[in-house]
Amino acid sequence: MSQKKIVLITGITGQDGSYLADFLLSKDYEVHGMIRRSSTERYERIEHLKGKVELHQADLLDQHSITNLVDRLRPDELYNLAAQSFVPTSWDQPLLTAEYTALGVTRILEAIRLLKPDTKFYQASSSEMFGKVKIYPQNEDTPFYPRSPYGVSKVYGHWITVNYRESYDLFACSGILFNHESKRRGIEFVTRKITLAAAKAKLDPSRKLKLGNLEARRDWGFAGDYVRAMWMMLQQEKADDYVIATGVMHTVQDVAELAYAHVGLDWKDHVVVDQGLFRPAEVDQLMGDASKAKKELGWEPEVSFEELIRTMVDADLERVKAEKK
Ligand code: NAP
Ligand code: F7E
Repeated sequence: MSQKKIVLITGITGQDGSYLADFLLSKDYEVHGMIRRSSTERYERIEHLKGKVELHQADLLDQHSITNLVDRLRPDELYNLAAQSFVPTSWDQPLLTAEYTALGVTRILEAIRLLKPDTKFYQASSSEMFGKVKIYPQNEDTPFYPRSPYGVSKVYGHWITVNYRESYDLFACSGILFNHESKRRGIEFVTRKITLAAAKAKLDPSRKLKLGNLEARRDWGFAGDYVRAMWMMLQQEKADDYVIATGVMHTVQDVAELAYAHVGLDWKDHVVVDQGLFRPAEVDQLMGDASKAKKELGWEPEVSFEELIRTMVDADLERVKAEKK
């Protein structure tokens, strides 16, 4: 029988799920991923993991499928990364967002509580819970003021995790992660939208890019660094909540300046502001204080903002060149 630790990752086809699977394989885990049924199998981010991870169909909306999966696998650790994660979509589909991103968390916690209460649980909470902040930087004690149906759903997911820890003594952690990016980031998120556009503009300098609020400020880190923090949380003696962030803030305009400069172009010649891309309620600025994670987990980010954006542009250049061929 296998002596390896068994882990279940929901959202394994997403950015973080794919990096976490890479990381846990390197730690010799037996990695299982939960995927939802689709008419086409588009697992681009985990293509390289074929044969190394086992995939199982289940859905955040379906209690039975989750319960059966937990019963079958009896995981040592479960990372709940699945969610409707794009903030603008949460205004278009507020109920679905709540079903996935809020109630989905309870469905997983219920399965653990009833079937395998010693499973260590990680919930993917978000800096979007802080929303309209007045205190800088934000830490574990900063009050929440979410500004989107997504942010509101994540506040629910956070508190239900804390509540199950306190009510049932589950080992349940909430990682409050600030924005983290990579070459595997979805193309609708602003960093990747910009790095892909800059790469395309390098090949076709007539290309323009429509963006919304250039003044929005975020604390952007590298996804690979952040999945390491998730794992560290579950290796502690006691379950707790941690902010994960770099502590450095940049504007959307900074991302554009850096990305276009990296391909020898001036962002001002390419970026067009489109009022239609502004949000009904914006989160103007976020910057995290990860000193608790640094002290208790020994976690530090390793990739700087500049290195992150340049790496993303380079990866997108490779991609667009390959597509052109
Ligand atoms: P992502 O790339 O959008 O991935 C989301 C994952 O959830 C995908 O694998 C998706 O599957 C899956 N999913 C969505 N609905 C599902 C359902 N009904 N049943 C089963 N699976 C479902 O997100 P990410 O950037 O990796 O983020 C991971 C988690 O961290 C999310 O919960 C996100 O809200 C949270 N978070 C992200 C950040 C960040 O900056 N990236 C920061 C804080 C918190 P498909 O491939 O089938 O769509
Ligand atoms: O927007 C502004 C936009 O969509 C960042 C998710 O992973 O991180 C992510 O949420 C900022 C916002 O990420 C465009 O208004 C300007 O202020 O890249 P984003 P997000 O909304 O911060 C958090 C932590 C999560 O938890 C989420 O799951 O950029 N912005 N122009 C734009 N944003 C987009 N997407 N597109 C634009 O054209």
